[in-house]
Order: sequence, then structure tokens, then C-alpha cells
Amino acid sequence: MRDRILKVLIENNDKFLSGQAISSSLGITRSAVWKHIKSLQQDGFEIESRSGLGYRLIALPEELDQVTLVETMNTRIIGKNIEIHQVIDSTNNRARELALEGADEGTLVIAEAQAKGRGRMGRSWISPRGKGIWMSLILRPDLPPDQAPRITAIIAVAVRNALNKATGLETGIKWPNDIIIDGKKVCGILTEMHADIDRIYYVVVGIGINANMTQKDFPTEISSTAASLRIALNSSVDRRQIIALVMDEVEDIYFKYLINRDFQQILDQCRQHSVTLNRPVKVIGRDKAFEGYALDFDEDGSLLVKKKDGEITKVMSGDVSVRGDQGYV
Ligand code: BTX
Repeated sequence: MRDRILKVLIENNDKFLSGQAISSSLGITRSAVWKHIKSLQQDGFEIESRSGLGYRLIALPEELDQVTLVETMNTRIIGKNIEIHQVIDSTNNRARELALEGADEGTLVIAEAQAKGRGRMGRSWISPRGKGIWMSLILRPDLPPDQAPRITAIIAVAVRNALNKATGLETGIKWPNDIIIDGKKVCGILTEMHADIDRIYYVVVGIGINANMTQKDFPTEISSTAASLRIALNSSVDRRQIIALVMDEVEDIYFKYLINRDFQQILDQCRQHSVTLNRPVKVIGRDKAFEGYALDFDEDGSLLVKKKDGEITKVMSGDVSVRGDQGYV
């Protein structure tokens, strides 16, 4: 009932709605309406109450909740089912569980905080409470497993576009899975899949966006390489709006790709926004590293690097980090 009252208030925009109108449309007493309004206010919903006029919603709390998030979304499939956690080990782990239980494509898991947020190759992802967007999306693309890196590219383009639309900031893609602002990482993407030899069962795409982190939220080890939208804009951002924009872009780009299978279009966008191409890079693998020049992307999404001896080598995203010759980018 509380959620239904909240929905009614959202739908009524910022206009007043009388307690009588709410009570008769939902079939409860006016004192029950008042009780639920009180409980919403206690949870941080700013609701003005005026005698003779009724109630109106003025502002939402920082904390994410199912009802207001669903109301902010414009998508049909991507982000349609949402699960929100206060604290979880990793949203990728929970999304994997749900995917194994048969959750629909587009199911989204979000957490306010992650106790064991993961990056690639066993690295960790700092995910403090309420400061970022820590979320994982379940996709079930009809693609052979060797094309899974394409999903990372699609999501990287989608997130880049969404962050650019939401903030107006110039955002770049650092191959294969980081979104960059001013040469620093504002978002990381972790793609994990379950597949057999010729078929992907599901892909879990983890997206970590440093939304409202301040400089002191970053531990020293990453303070010179990590960015947040809040630091870049000098003001905090609305996480709901950003989540909704990311979902819009993913729905648009991902389904278009599944229909037309035109990966060149995606690669062109990766090229256009790449901060990796046309510069010297260090490729750091699990047990060896080399230097070279980042030439282009190949059609499977790998990076073509010209080594110092002139040989052109294909670098797959799985097990390597790519750094600029002078530092992170
Ligand atoms: P990555 O392996 O490319 O980057 C991880 C590295 O980035 C770390 O070793 C550290 O140096 C740095 N780092 C850690 N936390 C942050 C941060 N908050 N901002 C900037 N730099 C950081 C990138 O892996 C993929 C990260 C995906 C995170 C999402 S969050 C939701 C989902 N759940 C989950 O456990 N992971 C994904």
C-alpha cells in the first residue's frame, strides 16, 4: 500500500493530491493514508502536507528504491525486473545466481554497497555505500561464446553515451572495459558468461559507476587514476536518472546489434571515443608484458598492437591490462 501511495504521488508530479482522493482511489481510510505518508517521510521522501490541499512529493531520498526507479525507467526489457540490495558481496554474483535460476534477459541487480566488488583478473572494485552505481545486468544474447567480447564493447559504448548525455562531460573508452573522464576511470565493466562450446547461456555485465564519490572516498592506491561524476561536475548527480539513461542506451544499441549484426557500427563508435588507439601502450599479461603502438580494433573486438619489431599482434581482452606508456591512459 505504501508503494501504491508513492506511485500515485509520483504520477501526480509535484501537484497536491488530497488525502480523500488518495483514500478513495486506493480504498483505504484517510488515517491509513496519513500513516503511510509518515512512513515515507521517515524514509527520506520529502512530502509536503497542507491542510485543505493534501500531499505532494517534493524530493526523493538519495537511497534507491524499487518504486521510484521503475517509474524513472523508459525501457521495455532492459532493467524491467529490478532487485535492489542494501549490501551484497557482488552484484555480479547475485545476477549469476538469478541467471542460473532462469531470470529473464534484462534483469538488473543493484546494490547500495558491495562488500566484495570485483574487477577483472581477481582485482577488487571499491564500492562504498550510496556513492556509486553498482549494478549487474543479465543478458541472453544468441551469439557464439567467442563473440562475447562484443557485448563488452556494446555496453562500453552504451555507458559512455549515457554518461555523456547525463552530464555533458566528455567521456572516453579505454579499451576494453573502462570509461574515462579527464584520463581517469569513472566506470569499469566486468563481463562474465556461462556458455558451452557453441552457445552462450547468459552473460552478466557488471557496471560500476563512480557517481557521487568525493576524492576522500578513493583509497590512496587509486586516488590518482579514479574519477567520479561528482568530482568532475562539482555537484552531485541523480543516480536514478543515470541508471535509466544507461538502460535506455543498452536497450537501443544491444537489440539493434542483435537484429542487424553490424558490429562495424559499434567498432566505429569505439574508435571515435577511444583513448587507447593511436598511441604507445604497454600490454601487461599474467606472465609477460610488452610495449607497442595501438593501431586499431579487429572485428572480434580485440586490439591490434604494432610491436617495436614491427610485428602486428592481436590482443584479446580476457587476460591483459593495457596502459599508456606514461601511466594509466
Ligand atoms: P578492472 O580489473 O579493469 O579494474 C579494477 C581496478 O580498478 C582495481 O585493481 C583498482 O586499481 C581500480 N579500482 C578499484 N575500484 C575502483 C573504483 N571504484 N573506481 C576507479 N578505479 C577503481 C573493472 O575491472 C570492472 C569493475 C566492475 C565493477 C562492477 S560494480 C557492479 C559489478 N559487481 C562487481 O563485483 N563488479 C561489477
